[in-house]
Amino acid sequence: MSDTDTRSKTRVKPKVERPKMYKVILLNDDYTPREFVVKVLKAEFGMGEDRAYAVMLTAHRKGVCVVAVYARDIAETKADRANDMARQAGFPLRFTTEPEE
Ligand code: NFA
Repeated sequence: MSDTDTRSKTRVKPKVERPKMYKVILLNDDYTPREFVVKVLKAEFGMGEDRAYAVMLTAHRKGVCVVAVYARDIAETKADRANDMARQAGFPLRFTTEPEE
């Protein structure tokens, strides 16, 4: 008599979830000086002058610009720190975060 076949007949597919990524978004306003926006982008998001200026100009022209994409806690910390810089300088400059897709 043969032994019972106990092998699984359904494939076990490992479900690996990627953590959701979050966009940091720069919002335009009418009061914050261009140079200050560039300064914050360089200080908090590690951008060089040219990249920071281009991101600032896109937000200025279109109303918003995606600054970068990070894991949730990093995105929120960077947006908070950038918003703190603006508040301390007395400008209405705002960064927000939102999940990708
Ligand atoms: N719109 C601002 C100005 O004309 C510059 C700015 C750009 C502010 C991007 C905020 C974000 N001084």
